[in-house]
Amino acid sequence: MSSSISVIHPNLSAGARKTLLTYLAISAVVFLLMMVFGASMRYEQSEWLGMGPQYFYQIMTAHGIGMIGIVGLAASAVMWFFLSRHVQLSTPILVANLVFFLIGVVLILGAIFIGGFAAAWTFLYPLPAMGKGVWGNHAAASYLVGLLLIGVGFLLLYLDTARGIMKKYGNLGKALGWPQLFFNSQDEAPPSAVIASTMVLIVNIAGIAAGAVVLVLSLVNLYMPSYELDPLLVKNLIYFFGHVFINAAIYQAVIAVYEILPLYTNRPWKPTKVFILSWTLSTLMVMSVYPHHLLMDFAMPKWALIMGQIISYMSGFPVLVVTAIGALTLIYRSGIKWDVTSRLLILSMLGWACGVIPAIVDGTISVNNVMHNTLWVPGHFHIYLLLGLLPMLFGFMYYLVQSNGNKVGAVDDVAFWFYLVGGMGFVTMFLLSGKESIPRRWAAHLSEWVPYDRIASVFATLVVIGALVFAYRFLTRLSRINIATS
Ligand code: HEM
Ligand SMILES: [Cu+2]
Repeated sequence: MSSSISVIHPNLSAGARKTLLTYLAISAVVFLLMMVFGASMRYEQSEWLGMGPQYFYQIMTAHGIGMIGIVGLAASAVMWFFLSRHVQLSTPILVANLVFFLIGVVLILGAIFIGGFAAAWTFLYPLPAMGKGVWGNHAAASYLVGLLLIGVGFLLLYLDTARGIMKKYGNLGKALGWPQLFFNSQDEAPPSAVIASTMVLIVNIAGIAAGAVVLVLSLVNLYMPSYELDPLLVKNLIYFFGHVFINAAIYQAVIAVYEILPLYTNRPWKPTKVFILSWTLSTLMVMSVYPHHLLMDFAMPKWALIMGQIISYMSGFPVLVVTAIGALTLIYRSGIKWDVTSRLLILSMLGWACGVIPAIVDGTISVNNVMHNTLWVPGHFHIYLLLGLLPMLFGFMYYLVQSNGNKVGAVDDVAFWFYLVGGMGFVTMFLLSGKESIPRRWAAHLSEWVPYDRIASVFATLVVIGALVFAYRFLTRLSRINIATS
């Protein structure tokens, strides 16, 4: 059970080390807090709590935006850590992103819990301007400005990765491995961390730009209602940004799988032509599938919806398949060392792969018309976020915790099983609820739905206990994490 995986980062300065650990420490705390929020929504639907709809929708808004923001932050730390082994990145920019993030978080929390803002994290037009006394325009503005600031921070970070990568590789095409893919170049392909980071910076710069545009438009409308927006355009921009940002978090966190699993199996993970091709295809597809969020909008051009359906079928696949097959070939008969880190990383592959199946079901226009506003939808995305993305991030934390031969105890193994069993049960209850046509985003449920909610609540509690151990371990071992050589 003990592992002697050593974590060394030759180029990491003390300042960068501290900043990255701060990113991750904040992430560990916020994961836990947001999970408690998530569980409390299930308790409310179970009629075990009596917070009432107003608090429910505030918590739903906070849980949605909080989880999306914090996985973005944690995943960018994974990317930065591995990318900076190959490329010179700016530590001041890394710090600046964190500062923008924290200021944004304060504004968003204030908007929700002081101002009463509860229009859901998607802030769809014209809801922010329609608080009807529950929240005012200033609260909505505080939310939008907070989000805008967080976007500015991330934009700086990805512009800096673009700068660093172009300085070393000449241009983004070379960093994506195109000479190897298209021109049979015999030079060694860029490392997977560079290929993945390049994809991410391309899609996230585009996504954040769209997000910034729609945030500014919404702000103008808030104070100048005569400046009306096109609701369909707004929805397109928001979902382009939201879809890209959350997917890019997975594409950053998966670098941890590429870099850490080989250490556990003693086999290298070299980018092949198929690997390079998949990342190039996913770069294009992740930006063109977002219309799967608009399948119910009859005013959308039909071709866009059909494109959304077809590309949804294909888009999850390339990177997922090369990663899953890559991981399996790496593990097969390798004598892999099993510990919390490797277990979490393998779970993340399974969770990511499983989540794609119900996603594709929902991405089918005829099914979507029936399922979209049911709990089926949180069901599928919690599979690949809770059981795919978060295990990558927790796995990375454990990898750091185990640096220099530091050991973790049996309680961590138990926590893993709590998380796994709780997570699987929890998402299964969402899917079953969706099958029963139970609507999503309802604070109060009919009495025949409550049994589903109660079973889900028990599973959610198991997940929270598991995550509590993960977070506790990371936070209490912070000072012993020794990764920089300088
Ligand atoms: C213990 C873990 C978690 C629990 C108990 C939980 C619970 C919930 C619940 C009850 C809802 C509302 C469902 C409804 O519409 O009635 C929800 C929505 C959501 N959750 Fe989670 N969740 C968890 C983890 C996560 C994670 C890890 C992420 C992302 C990384 C996430 C992202 C979201 C998002 C984006 C929504 C949609 C909010 C909206 O509809 O506006 N959750 N979650
Ligand atoms: Cu999407």
